[in-house]
Amino acid sequence: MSQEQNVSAVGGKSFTAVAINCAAKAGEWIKTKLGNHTSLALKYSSKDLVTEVDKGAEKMIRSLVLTHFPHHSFLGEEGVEPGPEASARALQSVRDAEYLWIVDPVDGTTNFVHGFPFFSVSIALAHKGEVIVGVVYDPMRDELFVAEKGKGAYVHGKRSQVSEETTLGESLIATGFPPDQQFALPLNMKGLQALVPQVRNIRAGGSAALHMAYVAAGRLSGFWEWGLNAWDLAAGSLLVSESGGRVSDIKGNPYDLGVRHVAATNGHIHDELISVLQKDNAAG
Ligand code: 2AM
Ligand code: CA
Repeated sequence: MSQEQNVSAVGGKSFTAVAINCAAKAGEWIKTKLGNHTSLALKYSSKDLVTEVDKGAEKMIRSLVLTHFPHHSFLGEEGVEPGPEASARALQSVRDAEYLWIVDPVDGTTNFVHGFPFFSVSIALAHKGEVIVGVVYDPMRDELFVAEKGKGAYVHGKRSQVSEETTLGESLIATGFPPDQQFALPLNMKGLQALVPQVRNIRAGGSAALHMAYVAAGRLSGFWEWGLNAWDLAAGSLLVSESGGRVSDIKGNPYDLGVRHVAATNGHIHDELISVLQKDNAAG
């Protein structure tokens, strides 16, 4: 056991307990602010939103994490300038940290702003670049998804398991439309055109982290999306892999913190999903 782990044990709180506590506290507060947020600002474009609730929830999580683990590094969506280049730079500067917390205080901010009840708090802890704890919390349904590396994943204490579909034809697949019109949108449209006729149906709920949690819990057969950030995916990636599924980039390379174009499935349909997305250059 490393000295750092000893320190966390002396404090009486495991990494996972702190992650759960942060997600639950932030989630409860976010829920009270639904329909009451007072400031709305645009980040990258009119589709990229931020409110005082995103910022307040991130501050709350950051201070709780750093109270328990003052020497850990922290990467949160609201601490990074908007845009893909700034995100990549921010990740690069911390990705080799011994312990790195990766936080999206509100994943699904557009939904939050519109009162569409599908958003989540996403908190991951990476050890030397590998995710070891992943927590996604949906405050509207009070659903907590928790994974620990090597120990499985749980939804409210019940073991989480990916679904059993083996063909795209039986699959319910989710995707998302990040605000980038130049790069992500055309690729997404191509992917949709290729996939819609082949799958049972498509959903686009608006929270990448919750989509990943739903793949882990067997409620979705798979999910793909272009142009995401580490904080959208880190916690969900561990949920999916610890539930028996597979997570890769859209070309099929294994997930790492730098992956922005993601495919996450129950494993059985992974290759088929990727091959359809790659047809007609849909996979870039
Ligand atoms: P967010 O609400 O935390 O911003 C929906 O397609 C997904 O895209 C959501 O998970 C959303 O996360 C994410 N998203 C929104 N704006 C984004 C941006 N500028 N870059 C990357 N992902 C974004
Ligand atoms: Ca967010």
